[in-house]
Amino acid sequence: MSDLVQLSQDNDVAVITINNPPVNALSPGVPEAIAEAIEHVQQDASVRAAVVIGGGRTFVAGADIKEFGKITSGQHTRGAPLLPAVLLKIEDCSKPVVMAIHGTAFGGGMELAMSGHYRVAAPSAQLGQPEVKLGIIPGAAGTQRLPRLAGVAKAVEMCAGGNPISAKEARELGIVDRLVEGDLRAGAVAFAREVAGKPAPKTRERTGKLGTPEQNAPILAAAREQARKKQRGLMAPLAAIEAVEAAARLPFELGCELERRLFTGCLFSDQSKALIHVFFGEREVAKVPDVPKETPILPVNQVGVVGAGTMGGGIAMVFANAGIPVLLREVDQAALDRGLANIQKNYAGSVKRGRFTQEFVDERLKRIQPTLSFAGFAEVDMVVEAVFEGMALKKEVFAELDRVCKPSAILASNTSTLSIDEIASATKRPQSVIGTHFFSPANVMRLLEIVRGKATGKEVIATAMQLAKKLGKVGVLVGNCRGFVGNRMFHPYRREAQFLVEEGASVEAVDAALTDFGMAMGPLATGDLAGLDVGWRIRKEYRHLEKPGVRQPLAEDRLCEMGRFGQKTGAGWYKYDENRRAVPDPEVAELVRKAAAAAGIAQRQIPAEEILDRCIYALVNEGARILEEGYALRAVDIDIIYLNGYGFPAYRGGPMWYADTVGLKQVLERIREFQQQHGELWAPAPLLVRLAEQGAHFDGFIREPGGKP
Ligand code: T1G
Ligand code: NAD
Repeated sequence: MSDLVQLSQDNDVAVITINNPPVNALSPGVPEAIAEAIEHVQQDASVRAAVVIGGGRTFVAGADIKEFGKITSGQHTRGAPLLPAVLLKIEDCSKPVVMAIHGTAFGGGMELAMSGHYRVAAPSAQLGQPEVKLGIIPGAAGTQRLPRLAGVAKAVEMCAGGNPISAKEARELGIVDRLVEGDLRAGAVAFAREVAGKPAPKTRERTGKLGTPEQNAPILAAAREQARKKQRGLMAPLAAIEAVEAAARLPFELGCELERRLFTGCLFSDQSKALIHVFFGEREVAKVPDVPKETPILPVNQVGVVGAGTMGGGIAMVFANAGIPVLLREVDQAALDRGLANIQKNYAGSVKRGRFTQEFVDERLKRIQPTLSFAGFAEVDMVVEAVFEGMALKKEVFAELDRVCKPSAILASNTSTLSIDEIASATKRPQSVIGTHFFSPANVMRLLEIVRGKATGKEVIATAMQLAKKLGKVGVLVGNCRGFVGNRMFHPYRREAQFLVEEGASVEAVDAALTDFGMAMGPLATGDLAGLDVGWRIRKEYRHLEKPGVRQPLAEDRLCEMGRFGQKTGAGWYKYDENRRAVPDPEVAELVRKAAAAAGIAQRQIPAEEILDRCIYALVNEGARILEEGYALRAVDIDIIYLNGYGFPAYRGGPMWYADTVGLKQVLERIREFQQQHGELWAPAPLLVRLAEQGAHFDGFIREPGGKP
């Protein structure tokens, strides 16, 4: 047997334990060793049944995703995959094989489980086919065995949606035969002993739940419509539906062949490469090279939030939802009441949508303690400040916090653009000051941009990175430059969108070019959502820094002067009806046309391709500067920021990965074209030029030591 798979015996029951930490992935050597163990079970007369169980914290979390990048399409089509054959071997074993599931049975792990004759599970176990989240579909008969165990409707939901189900639900569906409280191994061996000697039911022969094509047609149609709406632009969910449909139409072997063809088509797609980049990227960003894993973590058991506006209220909910009591401070009762009313309204919406129960909400609301003073702030472990975006006010608040908070408390600011170093200079403890930049709405958006000041201590950084996970956020560490990473890149992106409108494109055409590309929302509509006044306030704060003679967008200041702040005032770039639906507004088109004429900007037809390239490449060019200057640790950090904070489509991998996919040489050529046409705002970033000339990529670019964050 191998180190990866151990075989032991409990009297007449063989126990096959898979040991490939951290998640028992089906790495090379594991399927082979399982097959060897099953052969032993088959041959050894003293064995009447077998149990397959995962060592450590989980059953099998799937195929080894790290291996995918190593497979070439030639290799793939030539070699018959090993796993499906191993699963058939298990299924054809004449002695019952019981799968004992704890932790996660995901992807190939779920397929392994379904190849067994019986499944028992710990109540806390999770089962699922998350492959579509990697841009692929199950590739080892998952789309053929799952509908046989759970029916077509559930199989479509699990394979096209990719979300796991609980062991309890799997029991109710008949996927799992028994839930085992306590010692899973003992419970599984006992179960195996009960079924030993009885016929071993083969999942592939169970056709009772497959239904007829007529019965399945409406289910499949609804699933396709849902996939097109909720997973816009993704090819894998539709492929998964087609494969499950085949299970009810074709014999098992032919269904598997079709699944295989669809799997191969997905595996070698750009979408899958991008989504696998994202999978590992979300884990990579948690690692900060100069903050070792063993850096002490400070306790965060109680927090204060200063300011209960748009952000402060949402941030208070995030901490309360994570079980951390919050002191929520405001300047006056009216502002406090407004903040609390917003919080209650948001929670009521979550109850209405069935996300939370009323009991859950009541619990959370109890954890949010409103206050008009700093009483109690001496006890908190951390404070997040979310007052108006003004340096003077923030320094005043931090000076006060420095006075009232205990020495070990972390002082964090939710500023979206201001210097963390300057804010920290208002305190005697700059090592305890950090930026925690949540995104609106804070209780929904997954991104937390963690801003490191030049004095911020490693313990404070390590604590903030770990806290992000506890709060259900994706924490990304960035350096302290203006707008940090996300907003700094967002500025030229939105600048180009506004310039394109001034040059003749319609507001809705600009937004449509980006949403067709996969962005969750267009750049102009996003401005309306966040509030055009936020940017206006910042532009006024930095007007003195604008370089003379450099073109600046014309319209947004005028819209704000007219009180058109966006959704919050019912009008911005668009007008909004009573259901907050955006309606193009001819008044805006006229305003822009006049401003452009006054500025002597010629009008022209602008193709969608140019709109897209100018907006996306503006992101990429600024991203390259940020990478070179060291304000982001890796290109993938930028990608993860844009996926989780700015609605960039995951199946394109993020702006830097997308540029690598297009090819940096081609991106550079296009940027140089824009530089010709539109001037020095389009000067290509030196790093982009260098990498393009070297035929290299952003992905994997490591900055020389001595960088910033
Ligand atoms: N392959 C390789 N490495 C994996 C892995 C996998 N399947 N799953 C996790 N890791 C690594 C991960 O990168 C990290 O590494 C460490 O394990 C801990 O993971 C044939 C083709 C199981 C819920 O999509 O969802 O099967 O950063 O930090 O938060 O049809 O990992 O420490 O170096 O995420 O406790 C389908 C993917 C594959 C499941 C645990 N399976 N994994 O979460 O730990 S495709 C999946 C997860 C497939 C078949 C097809 C989660 C988890 P490092 P972690 P966690
Ligand atoms: P907001 O105007 O909605 O709320 C600010 C709140 O701070 C107001 O309720 C005000 O009464 C309160 N306040 C002012 N001075 C105070 C003091 N001394 N003590 C206590 N409360 C005080 O603003 P917002 O949109 O929530 O922005 C807050 C911060 O978050 C800003 O720094 C902003 O840049 C940042 N931010 C905003 C967004 C966004 O999309 N709105 C996103 C990320 C970060």
